[in-house]
Amino acid sequence: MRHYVIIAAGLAALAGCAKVTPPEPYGAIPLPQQVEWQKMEMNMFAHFGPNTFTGLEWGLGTEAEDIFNPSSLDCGQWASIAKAAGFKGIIITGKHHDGFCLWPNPVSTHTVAQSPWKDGKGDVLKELSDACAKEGIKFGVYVSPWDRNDPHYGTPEYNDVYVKTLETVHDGRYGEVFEQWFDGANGEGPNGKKQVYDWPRFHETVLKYSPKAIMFSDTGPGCRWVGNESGVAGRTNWSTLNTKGFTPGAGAPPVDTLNSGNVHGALWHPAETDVSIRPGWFWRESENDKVKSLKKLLGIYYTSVGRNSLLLLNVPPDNRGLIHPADSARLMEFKAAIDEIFKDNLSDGAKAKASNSRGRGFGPGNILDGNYDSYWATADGVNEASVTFNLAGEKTFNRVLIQEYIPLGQRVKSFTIEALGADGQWKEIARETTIGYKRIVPVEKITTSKVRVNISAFAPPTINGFGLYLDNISEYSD
Ligand code: FUL
Repeated sequence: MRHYVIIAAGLAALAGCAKVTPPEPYGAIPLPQQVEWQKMEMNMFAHFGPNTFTGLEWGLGTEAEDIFNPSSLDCGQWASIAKAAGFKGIIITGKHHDGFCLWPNPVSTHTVAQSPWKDGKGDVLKELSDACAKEGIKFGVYVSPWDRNDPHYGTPEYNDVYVKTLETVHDGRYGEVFEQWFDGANGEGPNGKKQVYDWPRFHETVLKYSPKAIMFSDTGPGCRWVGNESGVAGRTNWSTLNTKGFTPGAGAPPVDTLNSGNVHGALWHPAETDVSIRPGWFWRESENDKVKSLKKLLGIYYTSVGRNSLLLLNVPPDNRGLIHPADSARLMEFKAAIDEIFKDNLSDGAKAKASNSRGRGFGPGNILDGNYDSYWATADGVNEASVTFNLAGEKTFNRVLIQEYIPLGQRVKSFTIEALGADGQWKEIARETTIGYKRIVPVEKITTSKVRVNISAFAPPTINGFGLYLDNISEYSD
């Protein structure tokens, strides 16, 4: 009898030590570079080119090259402002629809090499990529497929020209390119013709040289357009999308689909929210006093980063080749406000208790440990679960942050947040759908010592981050 007891105790101890396996991935999952990209959260867009000098939004392609002549271009200034504002990368319009190339593209005669700037010896992509490297931020490019200057546009030869154009951007001369932006606009070329793009070839070309680059378009393949230019991702926002039968541009999925993604979508195509700090995409004098307010920018932060999307905020350099003080001052206010709001996580010191846990290594304490790769997960078959945070005292907050461990897919379909009232009753303070990489839910300001999150998922939920914050700066509510 004694022996049996000892054996049983030994087996139990062994079972306790047995490694608990992580949950299986669910649905489409991101590539490692897509996870790294999502963690960037905020990047800067820089629209710059002939339009900066003409005031047009869409240049005609017939602008004389000598129009491009910034008096004091300083990409070091752009990069240091971007870094100070919290952006992790800059994406520049290497070529916009007018076809003018900000680098000496050998297959074009409409470039900086034909301009008076630096006697035709300048290269904005070189200056910016060097400046980004110096600041330790990433460098990306927008190369418009639509070209209103190239005479081949509308013929199969244009696809060859465009492939060579991509090659000169990606072949390593500008270091690593983290994102390639394929704009969806596809109008007519100088000959009145429209182009049939060879997308598979364009993608192959980029990946040949920049295998980890994230390619943006209406249909990815790296990330997708969010469906509007006002800075608002869907309150429901799946990072998965069905692209079968769709193409970028006129053949794109409907904008509301782009805004929310597709539940159970076949491909991991997370949303990128591109929006300008000014009314237009390009700088113009008349908009120096129309830079978006701090409150507007904070609202955009909540409806992009706070809704499982990356924010790509356009800050267009002026005709001197510098970011105007009106924009840089606002960016510094924006950064200071974000730092202030998210400085104190009021769930620090809390104890987390879950209705179910998978076992050793997957407990709810992982949610609060600040480690991206450790997460709370439930047992297989348990897709509905709650986690209660016993706070270190009474806390007052109006923002709740939750993160899902996306390397295993986007699994949560809905959740509610409750706070314990003074009467000892749980009170629902939010009812939402998706979480994804990061969700920041604005709630009415509340004081409580316990918060409970109730989750319903398609597979065992995997939650790796939680926070409670008090935002006294923005008036954002939704
Ligand atoms: C659009 C373009 O037509 C605009 O000019 C701008 O570049 C914006 C980011 O994308 O499709």
